[in-house]
Amino acid sequence: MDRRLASLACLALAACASPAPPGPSPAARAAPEVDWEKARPVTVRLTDFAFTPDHLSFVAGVPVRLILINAGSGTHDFSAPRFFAAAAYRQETAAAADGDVTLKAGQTTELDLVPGQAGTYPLECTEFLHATFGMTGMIAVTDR
Ligand SMILES: [Cu+2]
Repeated sequence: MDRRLASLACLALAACASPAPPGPSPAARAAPEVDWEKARPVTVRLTDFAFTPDHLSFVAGVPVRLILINAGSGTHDFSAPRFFAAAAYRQETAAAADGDVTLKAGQTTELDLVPGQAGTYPLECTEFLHATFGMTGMIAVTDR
């Protein structure tokens, strides 16, 4: 085997040896060419102890501007690791790489993203006991 072929084989092996890790990706993917002006705004209010609305519906591949408002009296988070791991993000947006977005009382944030694979993704607040108090939800992603 000549040198070029050997290095190609190494490259191929390296590519095979590192499949995409399951769960939240540490380096969230940047969305390809997306017209963010057309992103559909979706607002979710976080209160003590609920998401409103608590069921969200997105279409795979259709960009969304997710607006999160913490209208509660303390810290809440929007935790949906599988949903965030499957999504792609606008580069300027701080991606929810660890699977959740934490907001202090009164804080608002926006996430521009493109929902990924169709499926049903659980949503919860991971602050102590909040999910037990009912702070849970569901995100449905459907195919076009
Ligand atoms: Cu909470």
